[in-house]
Amino acid sequence: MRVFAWFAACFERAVTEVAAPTSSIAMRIRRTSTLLAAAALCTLLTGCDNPAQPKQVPGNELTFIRAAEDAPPLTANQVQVWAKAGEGRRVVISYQKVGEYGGDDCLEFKIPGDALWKRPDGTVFQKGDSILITITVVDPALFNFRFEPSGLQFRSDKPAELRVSYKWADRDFNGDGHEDNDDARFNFGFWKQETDASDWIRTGTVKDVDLEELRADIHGFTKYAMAGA
Ligand SMILES: [Ca+2]
Repeated sequence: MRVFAWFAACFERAVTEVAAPTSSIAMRIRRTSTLLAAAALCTLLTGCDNPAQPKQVPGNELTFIRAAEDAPPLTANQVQVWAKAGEGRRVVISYQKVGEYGGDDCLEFKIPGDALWKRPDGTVFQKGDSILITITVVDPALFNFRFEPSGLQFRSDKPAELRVSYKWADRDFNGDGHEDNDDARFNFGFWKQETDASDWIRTGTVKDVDLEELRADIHGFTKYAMAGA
């Protein structure tokens, strides 16, 4: 509903600008196009209903996406990689191959060579510096991952990238006990939680329906989970 309201507000502004008498028709058209393009883009982004104020809720108000009962086990519940300033890194958590299925990636985390910015103590990385990164599956039944060291920061213009597949998720996305069209419409994405006692904050997420995965730019380390509200 909030996405719709925001879209409606953008559309109303766009219509107003077209109707208002101004001295530059070209400028009005350009501004209107920008607003409409922004509104259209927003429908692709689950974290975009109010870009200025990310949605923030306690965990008991979220529906966390759950693994399907027949999901293959993960190859690991924890992975580590030495990230190095100046060199790109990629780490994955995969599903075990069970008979004819499985073997695909559950999580993929990519760190471009120029992404490392600040250590948790605030010091800036210099080329060649490295740091050990640990990704832990908090609960194998949920798509909930802790990234450490907590407080590590990536450059805002060169963030790291997280992809998580929901191919092996329970198709009852909204958790109401049955699968129907409401699940296809259920708006879920990445949420982050800074501490176990903190509210969860929605993170800008792109959902690729064809690949059945969520993707997000990662600017800092904390806990990330797939959920909807
Ligand atoms: Ca359902």
